[in-house]
Amino acid sequence: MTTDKRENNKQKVIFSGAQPTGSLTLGNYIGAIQNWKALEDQYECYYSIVDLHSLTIRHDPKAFRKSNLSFLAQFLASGLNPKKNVIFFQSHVPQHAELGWILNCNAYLGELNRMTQFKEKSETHKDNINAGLFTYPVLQAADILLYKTNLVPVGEDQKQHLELSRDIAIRFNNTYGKVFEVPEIHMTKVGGRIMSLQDPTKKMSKSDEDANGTIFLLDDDKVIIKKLKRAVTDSENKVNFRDEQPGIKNLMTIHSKLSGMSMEQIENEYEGKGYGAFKNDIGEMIVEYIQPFKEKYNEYMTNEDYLEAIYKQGAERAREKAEATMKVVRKKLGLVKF
Ligand code: ATP
Ligand code: LTN
Repeated sequence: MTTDKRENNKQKVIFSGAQPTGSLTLGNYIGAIQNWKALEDQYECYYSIVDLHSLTIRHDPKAFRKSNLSFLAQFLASGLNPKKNVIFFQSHVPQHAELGWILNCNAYLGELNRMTQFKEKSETHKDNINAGLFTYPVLQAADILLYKTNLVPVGEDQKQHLELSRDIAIRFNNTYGKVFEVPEIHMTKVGGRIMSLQDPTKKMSKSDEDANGTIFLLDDDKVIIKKLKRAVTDSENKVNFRDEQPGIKNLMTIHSKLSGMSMEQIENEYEGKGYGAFKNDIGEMIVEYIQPFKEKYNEYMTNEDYLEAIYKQGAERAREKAEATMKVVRKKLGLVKF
């Protein structure tokens, strides 16, 4: 990339977020965070721990506080550089909630009713289908639009939410005059949807009740090898990248993302070998790949002062940008200046 191009892109803004519930999964890492890192040199990047979004699910406040700090340590251990990226807690920038309300008044029930994540979450949390769960995607739109974001690196499951954010941005701009950029989605070509190891038709998820389907980056090495061994495959006994073998297809995707090998190279490598060797190799590859992550994580977790300095500094920078946008939004809406 020429210096000119880099300078141009620096003007462009990236925003993404992850909910601080449980711990990061291999799906989060491959589908989103690996991409975040790749963008940090070329763009102005905002990466947020979206703690307000997590309130849509019932939680234990004491465990939640721990989990929040743990997530910050996991972001840093993933290699995100706090000097190059603005890393912060969503709740430390009150403008998110403020814009969230304003955008609620510009989002239609009909469009929120179509959101598949809402339908899924209301199925799994039948006892607590709260209004926040319903308007979750509007707060997400606020997260994104507040920074005049151009590009949002996310996994495939977030495509629908991103389309809604774009629609809301266009609607607001048309009604009140241009304030927001219309954000583009940024997805990895391979690995945008890592599937559950137990059910390759379902996405690998942090909140899956069957933990055997999900690799957590903080899982024990032995647990990782075991989860791979138990991964659901088929009776073909051929390592082939095809839709008819969803389990193998998913494992090949993980292999390819970690080894850098093409699907064809992987097929050749395992020709005539059983699934046992294939699964074992992937297990070992994951263990090796996340070893540095675990070491860094443990280091960060022993240094709460450092974590505090990072999140305070991040929030300060984020608030500055967010408030500049909000000043324009309030003016456009006819709210009296304070
Ligand atoms: P939950 O399971 O509780 O819904 P989640 O892991 O899907 O959690 P987040 O932590 O908010 O949700 O997601 C962070 C990022 O990781 C998002 O960009 C999301 O699209 C991406 N992501 C999540 N799961 C996967 C997956 N299985 N494959 C690829 N990307 C994923
Ligand atoms: N909804 C996302 C998390 C999220 C997000 C965002 C992602 C909240 N706000 C803004 C990108 C941009 C999820 O569940 N994965």
